[in-house]
Amino acid sequence: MSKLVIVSNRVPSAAVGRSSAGGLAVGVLDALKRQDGLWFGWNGKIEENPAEAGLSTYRIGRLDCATTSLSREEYDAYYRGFSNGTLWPAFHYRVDLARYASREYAGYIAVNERMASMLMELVDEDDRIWVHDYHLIPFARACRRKGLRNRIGFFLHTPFPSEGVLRTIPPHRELVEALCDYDLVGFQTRGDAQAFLDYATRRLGLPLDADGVLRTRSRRVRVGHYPIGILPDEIQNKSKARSRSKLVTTLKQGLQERKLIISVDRLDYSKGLVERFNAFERLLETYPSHCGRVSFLQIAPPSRSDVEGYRHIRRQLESTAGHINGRWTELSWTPIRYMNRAYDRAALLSFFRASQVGFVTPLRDGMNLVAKEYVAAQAPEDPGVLVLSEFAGAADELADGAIIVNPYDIEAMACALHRALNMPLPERLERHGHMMQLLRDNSIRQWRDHFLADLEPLAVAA
Ligand code: ADQ
Repeated sequence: MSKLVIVSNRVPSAAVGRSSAGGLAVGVLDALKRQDGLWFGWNGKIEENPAEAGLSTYRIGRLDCATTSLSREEYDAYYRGFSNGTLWPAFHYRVDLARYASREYAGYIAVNERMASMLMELVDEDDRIWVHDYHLIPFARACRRKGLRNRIGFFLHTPFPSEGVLRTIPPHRELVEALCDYDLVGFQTRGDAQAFLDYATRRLGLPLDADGVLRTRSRRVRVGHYPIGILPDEIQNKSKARSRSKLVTTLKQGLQERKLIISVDRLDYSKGLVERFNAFERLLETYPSHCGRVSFLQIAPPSRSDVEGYRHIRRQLESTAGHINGRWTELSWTPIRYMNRAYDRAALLSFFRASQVGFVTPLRDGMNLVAKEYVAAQAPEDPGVLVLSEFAGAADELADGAIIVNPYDIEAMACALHRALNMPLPERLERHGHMMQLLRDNSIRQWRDHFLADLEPLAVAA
């Protein structure tokens, strides 16, 4: 029987399972853990001669996992270098933070080649292959060179930049050509898909059919947008079940009836954390009635701390939080609580439910699952308000329910916080009901089913 093969840079360990802080792992697990299949990728370990060490295998739910390690050189060039030093910043429009080294790009290609060779041993003729994210753009190309003819789909979890920004990555043309070796290329939003199509049609001169299918010399490449979702009802039940836990009781005791604004992110410069801290301070300056009556909790565990740019954002944030707290703290009130640690997801959901405002303001984000989780975790009879950046993919769906802000506009964000903190119950109920319905209609199951249906062979054109 044919199986579904998932390929991603990182495969969570069996023990870590659901508590991993990362959108891809959370999304893929929610979508696929109850179906048979194979998940192939890096196990997070660095060792000498990983190619000779072979694969480690284990199971998560019904998924078989097969993983490989990386050598130090591979890690430096492929992961730390081209993936996270070049592609991640450029795809998030931070060309000021992106650097390029041809040696790292060569390492990126080489790891894709090696991983493709390992996968060849695990794949049967009629298996479907679903490749995830920017680390693996040339994966299908490597597989095709080795003779693999299976259907291969690619989903990009990050934004796809417009041509002007994409061209700051020197091998931009090769990257887009490599994407054209997939049968299906999926993006989070219509805008991302359009940016890719613009490049492919204008720069590569590829013809585009009316139904969004690109024609190359060797294949027809379907291109679409598949906004990743969550399991809203499961999240609602979990947040309710944990709403009287010891952690939440402690949180509420510390708040002493104050309102709570919450933000939860991986510590990443794309998430707009410094601007957010400044907006909270502007709220206190502009609307002093909130002083002593509102606290802001930011949970942001460090990620990729060995990549340049991440150490800097951490220092910057610590100094901003220190400065604001130094200025505003009173004996019985600390305005910003900034925590550098991860919590398990159930705990986070219960914190969301205990907060009156979810403050989600990335400068750029493919989707941002935290925004959706915040909405789903609310008590339906007394929901909090989502303040959301217009540059998160989630804003495409949640624009009518959330208060949408421009994260570069500190004053407007302060106004939005004020409005959210004062929003009357009927308006909160209406906005929340509307967003919950959208989340149910576009859940992670629809994401999976829609993508996999489109990965099926295209009908032969007349
Ligand atoms: P991320 O950049 O990791 O994901 P996001 O979509 O917000 O961002 O997903 C984070 C996931 O990890 C959420 O489920 C969240 O609950 C969890 N998480 C975040 N911070 C955490 C913390 N401090 N402790 C524990 N868990 C935490 C990438 C893209 C996004 C895209 C997702 C999915 O960058 O744009 O939405 O993939 O496609």
